[in-house]
Amino acid sequence: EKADIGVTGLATMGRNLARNFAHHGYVVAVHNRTEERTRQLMDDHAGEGAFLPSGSVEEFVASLNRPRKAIIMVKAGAPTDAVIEELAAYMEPGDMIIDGGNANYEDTRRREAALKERGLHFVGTGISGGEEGALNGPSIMPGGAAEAYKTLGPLLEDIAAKVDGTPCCVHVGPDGAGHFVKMVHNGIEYSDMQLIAESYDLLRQALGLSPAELAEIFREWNRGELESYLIEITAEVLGHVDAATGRPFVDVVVDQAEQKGTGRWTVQSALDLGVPVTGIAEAVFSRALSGHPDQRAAARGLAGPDATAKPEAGVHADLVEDVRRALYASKIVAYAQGFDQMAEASKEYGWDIDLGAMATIWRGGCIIRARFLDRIRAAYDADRKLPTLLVDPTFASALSEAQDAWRRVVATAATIGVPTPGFSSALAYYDGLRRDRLPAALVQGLRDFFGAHTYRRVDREGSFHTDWSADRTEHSA
Ligand code: NBP
Repeated sequence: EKADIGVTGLATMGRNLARNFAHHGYVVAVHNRTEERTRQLMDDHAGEGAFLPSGSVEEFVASLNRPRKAIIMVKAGAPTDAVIEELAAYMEPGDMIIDGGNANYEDTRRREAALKERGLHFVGTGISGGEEGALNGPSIMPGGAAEAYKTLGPLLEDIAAKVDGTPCCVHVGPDGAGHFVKMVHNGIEYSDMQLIAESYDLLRQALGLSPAELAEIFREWNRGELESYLIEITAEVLGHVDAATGRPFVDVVVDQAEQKGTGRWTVQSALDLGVPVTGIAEAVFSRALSGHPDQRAAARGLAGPDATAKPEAGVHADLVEDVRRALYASKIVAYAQGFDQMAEASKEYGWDIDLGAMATIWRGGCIIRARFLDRIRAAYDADRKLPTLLVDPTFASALSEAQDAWRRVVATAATIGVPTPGFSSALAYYDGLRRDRLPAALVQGLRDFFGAHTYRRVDREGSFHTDWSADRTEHSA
C-alpha cells in the first residue's frame, strides 16, 4: 500500500498536520531529517491512523501514490531549498511538492518557476492556526497551478477548518499568491494585536483599571461586533495571574515584542507596491520601538503631560465605549489596507485573487478568525470592484457611527501621553482618504521648486514647470 500524501519535517507543525490527514482517513507518508522525530510520531500516534514512516527521502518519495504529493514543513529559508532539492531528485513529472512553511512569496515564485522547468508542480501554501490549527483544522492558502489544485485541493479542503460547512481553504491563485496572502494575513494579525494592546494600555493608564477588570471588558467586547479569537484570548491573558508572584501575568512579562518577520515582509512589499498599509506598519514599528531598551531608558526622563490631564472620574464608562468604537473603526481601516495590498499584488502579478474568498477562508482555523470577516465577504459579494472596503455601505455607516468616539480617543491619548499609533494613523488614513483636497499639492510645488520635478494642474491637461529661480513663468514640460 502506498500513501495518499506525505509530510516531511515533523516538528510541531508537520507532526500535527500529518495526524490531521490520518484522522481524515488518508494514508500518510512521514519523514524527518533526524529520524528520531519520525520514531517519536510513530510511538505516540501510530494508533490514530495509517502512517507510512520512512528513514530516507528516497524511501519517502517511493512510498507515495502518483501523482505524488509531498508537503514540506521545515524551517523557512535555506532548509526549504535543501529539502526541495532532495525531493525533486526522486520525483517524476506531474508530481507535487507543497511548501506549507512560512516562506517569503518571492522565494515561492522562484521555486515554482524552477520546478516547472523540471515538470514538477510546486504549491506554495500558507497555513495558519499554529499547532492547534494544524491538528484540528487550519486555514489553508494554496498557490501554484490550478491543475495541481484539482488533485491536491480536495485533500487540503478535507483537513481545513470548516465554518458553516465551508472549508477554510481555496485556491488563491498561481505561483506565490498563497504565500503572499498568508503574509498579509500575518500583517493584519500584527495590526489587530497592536490595536488591542493600545486599547488595553489607554484604558489602564487613563482609568487605572486592573488587568482583571480589563479582562472582563474584553470578555464583554467579545460578545459584540469585535467577536474574534484575538479578543477572546486577550481576556484570557489579561485575566491570568502569575503563579510564582501572584501578580497579573501581563506585569511580569518583559515589555519587548519580538517578531519573526512576516509583518516586516508585508510592509516591505507594501512599500514596493505603493500601498499605504499604515496599520500594519505602525504595528511593526511599535514592536521595534519596544525592542530598544537602551533608548527607552535614556528617554524615560523626557517631559510628559501634566498628571492632572487625566480624565476625570465619571467618564469611565464613556471612555470604555469610545475605545471599543475606536478599536472597531481602526480595525476596519487596517483590514481595508491589507485587502488593498492583496488587490494590488494580484494586479501586479496577474494572480486574479478573489478578495471575498480570502475573507471566507480566514473565518476559521487562523489567528485573525472573526465574525467581522463575514462582513468583508458580504462587501465583496455586493461589489467585486469595491475601490476600498471603507466605502462599502455597512462599513461606511460603522465608521460614521464610530468616528466621534475615535476622535475623542485619539485626543485623550495625546492629552495624557499614551501612544496610540494604530488608532491615530488609522484615523489619519480615514481623514486623508476623505479629503477633498490634500496638501500633496504643496508637496508637488516644493518638488518642482527644488528639483524641477513638474506638476499637473487642476484646470488643464499636461505637465508643467515654473521657472522658480527666474521670472516664475510657467512652461509646459
Ligand atoms: P521549525 O520551523 O522549528 O523547523 C523544524 C523542522 O525543520 C524540523 O523538522 C527540522 O528537522 C527541519 N529542518 C531544518 Br531546521 N533544517 C533542515 C534541513 N536542512 N533539511 C531538512 N530538514 C530541516 O518547525 P515548525 O515550528 O513545525 O514550523 C514548520 C514551518 O511551519 C515553518 O516554516 C514555520 O514558519 C511554519 N509555521 C509555523 C507555525 C507555528 O505556529 N509554529 C504556524 C504556521 C506556519 P530536524 O528535526 O532534523 O532538525
